[in-house]
Amino acid sequence: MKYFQEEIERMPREQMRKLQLERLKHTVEDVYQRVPFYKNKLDEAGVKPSDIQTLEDLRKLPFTTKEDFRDNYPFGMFARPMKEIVRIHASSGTTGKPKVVGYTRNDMNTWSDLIARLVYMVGGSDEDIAQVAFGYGLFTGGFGLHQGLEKVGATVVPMSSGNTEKQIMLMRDFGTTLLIATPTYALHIADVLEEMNVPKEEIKLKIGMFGGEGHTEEMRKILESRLGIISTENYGLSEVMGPGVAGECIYQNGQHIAEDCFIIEIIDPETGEPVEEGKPGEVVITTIKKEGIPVLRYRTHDISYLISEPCECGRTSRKLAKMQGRTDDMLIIKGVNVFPSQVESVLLGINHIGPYYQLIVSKKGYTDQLEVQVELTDDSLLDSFSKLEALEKEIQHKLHVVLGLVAKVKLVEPKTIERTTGKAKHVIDNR
Ligand code: DLL
Repeated sequence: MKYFQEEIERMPREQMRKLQLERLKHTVEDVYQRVPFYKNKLDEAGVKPSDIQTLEDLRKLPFTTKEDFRDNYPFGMFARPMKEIVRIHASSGTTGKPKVVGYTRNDMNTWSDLIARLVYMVGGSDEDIAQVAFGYGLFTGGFGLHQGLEKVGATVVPMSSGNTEKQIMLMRDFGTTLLIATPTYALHIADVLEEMNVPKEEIKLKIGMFGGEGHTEEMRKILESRLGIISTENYGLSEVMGPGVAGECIYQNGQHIAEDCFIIEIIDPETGEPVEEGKPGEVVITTIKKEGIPVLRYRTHDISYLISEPCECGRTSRKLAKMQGRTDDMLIIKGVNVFPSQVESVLLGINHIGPYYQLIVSKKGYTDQLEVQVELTDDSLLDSFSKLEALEKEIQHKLHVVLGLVAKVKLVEPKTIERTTGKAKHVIDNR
């Protein structure tokens, strides 16, 4: 096993906690002095930087939310003058202004180190040909992965997302070994590979570094078998950096957190209080090594839990379990909580239907209705009404067992659900 920064990645826990405390104190002092938004926020909460004496004191600090980014658009949260900012990224969001973030030269260096760690974690090296099929642009995925891969010395192919046939042509001609994409786009690439009748032997892919959205274990297996790869996932968000916050090693058992750069808390989203160690809750992130835009206790809305057991790979960091979903993605239907990932797990375990699906939520009178639309894998079933009906019943029953809710199931023809080259949109809520 090779480590990119062994001293940090295998640091004894006590020593890591010391380093975290030192950096946390510095960060709080830094934002108090440099960012009026944080000075006001801390003053209002009656907290001074000198009140932070232990890691537990972190809880005294107020949360930062996505609304804070919007209210301070574009540069109000920056802690350095623009002449020190060498890069801007932004997360789109569906409505309103984007959340804008800025990086100093040191931030860029830290960022590429964190990505380089992830590349080593999956066994990547300067021997690899790495095709980046994340979008380049304001999205942090493309450029973020790019710089870290280059640091490792991999041969980077900055293909960006889309143009799938050309993507495949290059993959075949260049002998790409590492594919970097969202799991949704990787699935689309696998479909097009099949449509183009490219024999598996002509594709040299070994590893998929996926991220930007979650994928279930069932989806992981599909990607692994169809692309002939080991599929790993990475977590991050623009507000605190982008990719690089946490990522899986080849043991695929939770995402190693870059704890020298981020402190992660898991809280009860209702009360804001910490949950018991190992229990799921909302991920809250404090950056402790950022200069351009340090962030205190950012409410991510992502739901996960912490894994503290030692990892076989020898890294000492705690890990974040696969995200269960987002608090704002969780549907409440007839009083029942439903995560799209639960539906995905059920659907992928059933024959004759494909991995493309959509949840459509509506209201009939005062009652919520959930319709699950899912694609058939071949249209031959469409000729047999009784078979279709039996399949719909089977899906409905399995969803009922897992969700505790009766959903309407609609089987649709292959290739009717929209394909995307970035993150999937599984939910249409018409309420
Ligand atoms: O998606 C950063 C990223 C790019 C991470 C590429 C990994 C690889 P944003 O566009 O700001 O940043 O979106 C962040 O995406 O709060 C999660 O809801 C979701 N997300 C990102 N990675 C994962 C993952 C990038 N591995 C938002 N599992 C986050 C589940 C993820 N959700």
